[in-house]
Amino acid sequence: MFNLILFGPPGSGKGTQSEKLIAKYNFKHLSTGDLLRNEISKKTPLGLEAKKFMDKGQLVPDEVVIGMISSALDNNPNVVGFLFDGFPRTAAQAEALDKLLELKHQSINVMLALDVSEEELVKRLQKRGETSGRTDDNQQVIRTRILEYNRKTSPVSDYYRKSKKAVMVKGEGTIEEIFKGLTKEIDSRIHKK
Ligand code: B4P
Repeated sequence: MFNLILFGPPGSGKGTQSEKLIAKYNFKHLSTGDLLRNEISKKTPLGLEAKKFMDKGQLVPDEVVIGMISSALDNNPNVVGFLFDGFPRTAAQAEALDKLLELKHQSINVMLALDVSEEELVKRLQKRGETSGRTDDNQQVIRTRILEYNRKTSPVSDYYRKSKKAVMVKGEGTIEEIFKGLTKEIDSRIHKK
């Protein structure tokens, strides 16, 4: 198995690039943002709880997202690898992920971090907000999401840097150019296995 984390601030293009990566490599896509939005649309107790945090731009509590990922790993035993999109977002989530994978005799192969300036992030998210209907794509909530990222999520890259698994990839430019940068890093590792 080849397990990859696509990391980056809100609006860095994790969702956009994940779609292209799963089409190319057939990874199982696990996006905590999509899983949470799906729970919200079905109005489940988990979704109703998560909505309170997401509408304010805050991270959903660790135990909620870790539980969701744990079930997703159990429900997908025969995949070529997992693409984690938007997870882990805190140091506690990163530690929990290592433990969950260890139970399956698996580990993370690489964390690819999309590098995008704050100015560009705000621009992209505001633009998406004009059409997405997402309650977290307005100016005030976008600011909170970036603050949450700087405070709680950014340190996650140090966690993977320590084990030499973190790689920065240029996250500005066309979607194709960024995709090329990501596939170059994946191909240089996947073929060594
Ligand atoms: P997510 O759903 O993970 O979403 P995101 O950070 O907004 O966006 P992403 O990086 O995927 O950007 P995208 O490709 O869409 O999180 C939403 C919320 O869920 C969080 O705030 C939090 O509350 C909660 N949550 C999720 N996971 C959690 C966790 N693990 N723990 C706790 N809480 C959690 O791109 C954005 C826009 O840019 C799009 O409109 C796209 O078209 C555009 N774009 C992409 N690439 C571009 C490019 N190269 N040039 C120009 N525009 C581009």
